[in-house]
Amino acid sequence: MFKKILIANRGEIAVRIIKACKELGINTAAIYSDADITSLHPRLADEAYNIGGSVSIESYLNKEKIIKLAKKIGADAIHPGYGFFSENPKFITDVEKSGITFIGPSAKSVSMMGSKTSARALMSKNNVPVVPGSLEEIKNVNEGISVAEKVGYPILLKASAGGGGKGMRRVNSSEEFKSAFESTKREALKAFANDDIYIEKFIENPKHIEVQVIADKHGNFRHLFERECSIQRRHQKIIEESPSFFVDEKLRKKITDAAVNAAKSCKYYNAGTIEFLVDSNKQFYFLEMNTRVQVEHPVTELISGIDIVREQISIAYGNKISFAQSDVRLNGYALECRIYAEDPANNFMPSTGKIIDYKEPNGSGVRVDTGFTSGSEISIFYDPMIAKLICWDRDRLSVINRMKLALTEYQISGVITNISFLRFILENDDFTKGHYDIHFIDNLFKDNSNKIFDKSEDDLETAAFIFSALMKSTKSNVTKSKTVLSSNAWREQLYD
Ligand code: MV4
Repeated sequence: MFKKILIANRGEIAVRIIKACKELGINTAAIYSDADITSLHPRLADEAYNIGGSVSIESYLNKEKIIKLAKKIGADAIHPGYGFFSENPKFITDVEKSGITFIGPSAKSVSMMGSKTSARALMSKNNVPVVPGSLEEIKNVNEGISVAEKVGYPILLKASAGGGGKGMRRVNSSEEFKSAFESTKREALKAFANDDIYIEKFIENPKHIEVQVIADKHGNFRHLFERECSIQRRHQKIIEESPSFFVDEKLRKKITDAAVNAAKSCKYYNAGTIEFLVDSNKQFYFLEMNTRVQVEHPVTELISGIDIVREQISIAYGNKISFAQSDVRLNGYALECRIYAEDPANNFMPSTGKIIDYKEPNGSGVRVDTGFTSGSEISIFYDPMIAKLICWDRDRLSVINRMKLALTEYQISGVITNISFLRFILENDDFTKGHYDIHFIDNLFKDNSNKIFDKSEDDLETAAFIFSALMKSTKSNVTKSKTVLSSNAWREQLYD
């Protein structure tokens, strides 16, 4: 097995990887920026190296420095976590050139899936259903209009180098096509230094369902069922669950088979995720593949009993997957809530500062993944996610109830968090009934505020007003904890 792994990441995922390494008896080396001196990951690793300035370019995105450090300290592998260098083919090539193992897929697989047009072409060749549209780049307006007529409006123009919601534009008719085509191309060039764009039919009110796969370097492929990830705001997921309430046995068989085919088609190894849109008729369409471990991997770990990060490390070393597909049983129900340092009453503005008091929920079926504790500084430099609260229970309503209690138990002071907003969602009837799609959160705001909201979507005061009104209109049946004393206590009380 590897002797020492350098973890090229921060926060909860760095801590998660350190824990997996400790269980495997592998030494861990953390890197941290100036802004992360008070974070948990440098404290928990066997070795920790300050690699520079707070901005990512000087630290977690400083390729030369990271690889040089790994060589110097004798690390035989690098785990990239998610974000940063996790899906960067050039980084993978450079790591491997220096004789260090990258804990992830080949540079080739990442490149193939990084281009959305090449991914779509590959999928459609391998019997993975893709959204109707073009399999190649659209060269000019006339070609585009003719493809759009064929698939039928509305369509989406998407940047081939985009993904995760960046570089998309809806087009409703041929009259709108020319100007939309030109601006999407311009924006794609600016954002991704690549202006290839393609067409997809616009799928109305879909659900976002993804399948966890794992593959090794010996050509073995497994799936670990699906995750339902529709509860999101501005392409940032907030609540994830597994299994999906909406997926019946017939759909589960089809969608997991398709996901395994997708992974096979790019000769994948490592843990990976195939994202699908699923429409109300239970038709599913490939969207993109994430060639990394994902934030929401714990819900899958809790319902499958498989340690995904441990498996990633073992696979990278060259071992075979440690379990057969028939060993994997879907057991119970898991829910994840992402705890963000942001203010729901102020248009979800990121909240920075030092965490003063910090008390996690605990108990049977409760897991917290975090990179911070009392005294940790939440800065403006990175993602505002403080922690993930993941619960397990035997069925969906029980796990929702367990999650509500755990959220009430969670005490964080010093920064404003979205905990009250998460509780608010869990109390929503449509949520508890499983009646939702990717527009759930946007609709929450719209339905309750027609007149005021129409003025301006970005009006901060309006959003705050609506949110306060929404929160006051909910009757909570969870036991309320005493409000913690903190500089922001008044905000916690506002919603009670
Ligand atoms: C779509 C779509 C509707 N139709 N494609 C957004 C993120 C990126 N991964 C793809 N996205 C979408 N692609 C077609 N043909 C709607 C979305 C979309 C979305 C997808 C998943 C989760 C949340 C979303 C929020 C808005 C739009």
